[in-house]
Amino acid sequence: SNKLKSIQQTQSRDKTTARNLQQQQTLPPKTALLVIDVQNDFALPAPSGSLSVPGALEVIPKINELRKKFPFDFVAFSQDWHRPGHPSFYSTHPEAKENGIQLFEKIQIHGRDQVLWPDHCKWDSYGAQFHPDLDYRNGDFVVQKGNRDADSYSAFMDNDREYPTPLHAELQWREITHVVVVGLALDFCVGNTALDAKELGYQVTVVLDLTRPVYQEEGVEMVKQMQGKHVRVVQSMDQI
Ligand code: VGL
Ligand code: ZN
Repeated sequence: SNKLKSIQQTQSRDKTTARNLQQQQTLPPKTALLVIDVQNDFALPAPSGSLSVPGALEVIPKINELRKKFPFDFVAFSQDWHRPGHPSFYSTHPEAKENGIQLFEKIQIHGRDQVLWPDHCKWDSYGAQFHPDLDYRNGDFVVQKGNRDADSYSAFMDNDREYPTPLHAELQWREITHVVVVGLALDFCVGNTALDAKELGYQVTVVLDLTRPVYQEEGVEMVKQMQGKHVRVVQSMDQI
């Protein structure tokens, strides 16, 4: 009878639902989007942006589109966040200037290279704020980095590898297995965040079209380094 048929259909639908639920629980690539340092100092053209990354403004609408297109389980934003007088600033090292070292050149701090950057992303400054067009939503997770003595390119840990940020713990309790990394800048903070994520055991994808390098050649080097560590590097969001 029709009634019996309808009951059978309902039962079969319930079984399918149960199977799907089970699959989702046991096979959950839970994926987080990590949006790196899309802040005014990097995104705005000079001189509004003090450490302007070429082409940075082009990536913002694409990052917004990515967020709308995929149902990410979690979205985290990193924010470069330096105190005044931070050791990564050229202005903090007048002795370097006296020795003929110029802006964007390297010195040794704690026995490792430190690029001397223009002042940028000082806490609470306009330059440190997310670019106003970025689809950042109230309540989104924000991880601030780079306020220790050591600089911090990676959103997971400072360059001296001493102080983890809260990002890994946050991803862990949310049982995130996969991360997609986009933002600024490819050759520094995006690349180092992706490399750390890989080392921490995540499956990592970097979307080139949604990031820009400070230096073109160093961007190419970073891509090679990431590929050597089995970070998945794709051209556009269609390939995620
Ligand atoms: C960055 C240089 C200095 C970045 C941060 O976000 O890539 N680059 N601080
Ligand atoms: Zn910085």
